[in-house]
Amino acid sequence: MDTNAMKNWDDRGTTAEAIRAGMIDKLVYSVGKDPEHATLQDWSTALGLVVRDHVVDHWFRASHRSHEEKKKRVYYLSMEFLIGRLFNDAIANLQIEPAVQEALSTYGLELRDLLDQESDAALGNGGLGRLAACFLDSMSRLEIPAFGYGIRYEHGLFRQRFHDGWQIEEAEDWLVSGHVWEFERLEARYTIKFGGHISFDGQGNTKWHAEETVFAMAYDTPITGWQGKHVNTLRLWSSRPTEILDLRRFNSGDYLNAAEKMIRAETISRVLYPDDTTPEGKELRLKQEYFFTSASLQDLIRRYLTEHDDIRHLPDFVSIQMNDTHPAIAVAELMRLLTDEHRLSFVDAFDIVQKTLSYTNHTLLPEALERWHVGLFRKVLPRHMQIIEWIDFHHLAEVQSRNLAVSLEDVRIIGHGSEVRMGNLAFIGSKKVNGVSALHTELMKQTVFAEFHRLYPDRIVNETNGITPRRWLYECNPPLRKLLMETIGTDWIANLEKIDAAAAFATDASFKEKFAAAKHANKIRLAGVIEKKLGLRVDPTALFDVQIKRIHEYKRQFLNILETIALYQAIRRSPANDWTPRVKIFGGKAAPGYHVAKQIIKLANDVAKIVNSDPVVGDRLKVAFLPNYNVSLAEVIIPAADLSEQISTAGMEASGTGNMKLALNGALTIGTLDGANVEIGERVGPENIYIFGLTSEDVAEIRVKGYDSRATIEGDPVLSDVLRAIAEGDFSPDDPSRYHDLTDILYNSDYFLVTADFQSYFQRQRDVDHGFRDTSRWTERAILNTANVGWFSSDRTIRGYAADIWNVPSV
Ligand code: F55
Repeated sequence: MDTNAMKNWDDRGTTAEAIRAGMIDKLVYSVGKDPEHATLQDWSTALGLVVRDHVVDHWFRASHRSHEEKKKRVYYLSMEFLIGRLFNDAIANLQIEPAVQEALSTYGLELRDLLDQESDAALGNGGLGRLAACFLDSMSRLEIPAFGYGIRYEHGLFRQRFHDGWQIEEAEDWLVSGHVWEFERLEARYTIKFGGHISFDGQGNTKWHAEETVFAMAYDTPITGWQGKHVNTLRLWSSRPTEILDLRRFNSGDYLNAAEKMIRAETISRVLYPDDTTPEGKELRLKQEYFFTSASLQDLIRRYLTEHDDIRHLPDFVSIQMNDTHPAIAVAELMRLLTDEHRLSFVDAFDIVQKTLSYTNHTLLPEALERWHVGLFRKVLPRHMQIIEWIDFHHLAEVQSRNLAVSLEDVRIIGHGSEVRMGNLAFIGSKKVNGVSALHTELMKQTVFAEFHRLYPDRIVNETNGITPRRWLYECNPPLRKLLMETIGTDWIANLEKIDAAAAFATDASFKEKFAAAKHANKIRLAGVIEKKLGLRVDPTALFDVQIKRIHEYKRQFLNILETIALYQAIRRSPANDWTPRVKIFGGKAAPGYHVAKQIIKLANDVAKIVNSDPVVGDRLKVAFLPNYNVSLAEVIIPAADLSEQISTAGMEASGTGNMKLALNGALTIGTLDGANVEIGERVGPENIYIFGLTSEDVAEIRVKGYDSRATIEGDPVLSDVLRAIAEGDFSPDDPSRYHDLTDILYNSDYFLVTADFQSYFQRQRDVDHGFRDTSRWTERAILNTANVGWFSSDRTIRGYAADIWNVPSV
């Protein structure tokens, strides 16, 4: 086909007039409204369609180029893509904001209002899913031909609301108001099988007689890189029935059951599992994992075979990254496709698998390592169970032949004969296995994968996480973006390391003043959101102290609340002291079944109620727990933060990425030596970060020696007072025993060492109070945070993956 002959919408240009004309065209002929009757939603859709047309031009050019040059492609398989809104991202990357603003002004419309019509694509739980989204952006920026593959959940992560301070979950419905960014691909459809049995015909043919089949249907979303130079595809799979209505049942009047198979099939992509870090072992989850992995592998092999004819060269042209173990079934599925469908021997197939797949680990928490009961696994995926038995057997034989002092049980895929361990399957089937921060990778080598590391000392590598500077500075922080562009130019947008040029201005009076003014403007905006959502007025000159992340005991929001109460009690005792006014800002969701986490939310809200209404305290301390924390809310909170809470029990947070976003936007970190905090500290320097608490070595030692939290509490009058107040119902007068479970945990089984770190945390917070009072110095330190964390760009991370794991070029 002559692609030059194709109509190119770009020819219309991106002037304000072209955008205005395009918008009217879309409004009338695509949305079907005239300007007099159009709602904000209609205008938003019309503008979205115009912007999308420009994206599509770049997208086609990029795909044609990759196809013609037969470039090696990267496939990023992830159960979660927490992409958030796409509208502003596209406008920013195409750099058409001024023209769009001007076009809108003709109709008296504000861009901000139109952007706010878009719902968040919350197709992820937290860090793991957001990382996948940042990686897509960076792969486009680096012009790496890549696909993201995942599930098009009809309902993303639940919406969180508070009722009387308790978390209530409501179904999320992002598709309800239309989603202009995706393209349905009716032609890209694959059959996915489940259950049944396997037959062998004695001539090397294996047949899987499935009990159930569904279709996977593709929906494509273009991912625009910086300046539209390259556009990749996020392909999400939706499940559809292979048979429609059961007419026999319908005609006999059995209407509900007539649709049963349809409903069953569509259930697979219905909803995102809301558990972050604790897999539930449910059959539907296993089906989701296999569903999207199989569709993705079938799709990429089909694409490969349109460009190459020998399947044996797959590893030269394809790299597949497994985002945690959720797609680890890829090891067995690729084996199945290569042997049963493409007729390779098991040995040849396994060689290809091990050269094509790689695996990223995101957590060391033992409960997060996926395991499936052999019985369930065999029932859902009978052929894969056989293949895994083959891999396990041959791997074991190989290990035994090497005569190393390795625990054989630890490196088996099938553990104790009864469970399939997805981490071990992923490790054995991979070329490289990576951790997400220097510390986490070290701990992987020493703990969960210690035996594997002795067997394969070159397999584990580190790729410290990163964040995209486009969304997490350029788009979310217009005042700071503007100041940086005026002062150091624009290089940092595509090469974040260049932001270090701002360090030279850290003591420049005029720059400092403007930097502080940008922060202040962002704080006023956040104060507005807090007032709107909570009816709480906060002082924008107070220290904005922010902890935003999933609620989990290891992340220790509880520790933050204890410190809040201690501060509250101290203020009440001596209100006349010269306190540093503070606003404690929380955001985050608890997994619906995680009762302790939900109690922590309720406690934070109960404390907020008492503190915020205490006239003795006034503006010296306010507590705001913003409901429904998501990507869009993060984009408002992060630019406004002064202090970033990264206070996990050392050794438990694999990396963290919120820590990077907050530091980049000029917040100072208070944190433990955990995850990427360690590397942030190395770059910003000890004067510009507040480190406290046990180290991961201390924690490991305590785990062996044991720890007496009761003795710690009794030896600390501040902590004792805090716990007494909670236990006596000072914050829950309507139900004084409400928090006995929580306080009991601290006295009797303080696994996350909240009490052990309390004192040093409280002290460090007082250092923060002191530091913040020196406004001028604080601004310098904030500038040095922004200037010194350029290394944490996901562009740098992806360059690392490209060089160490995928073996693909990047610009
Ligand atoms: C693990 C198991 C399940 Cl079933 C679901 C989620 C996870 C998980 O690890 N989630 C997650 O978000 N992990 C986070 O990944 C981030 C990106 O690497 C890290 O920064 C963060 O430390 C880690 O907790």
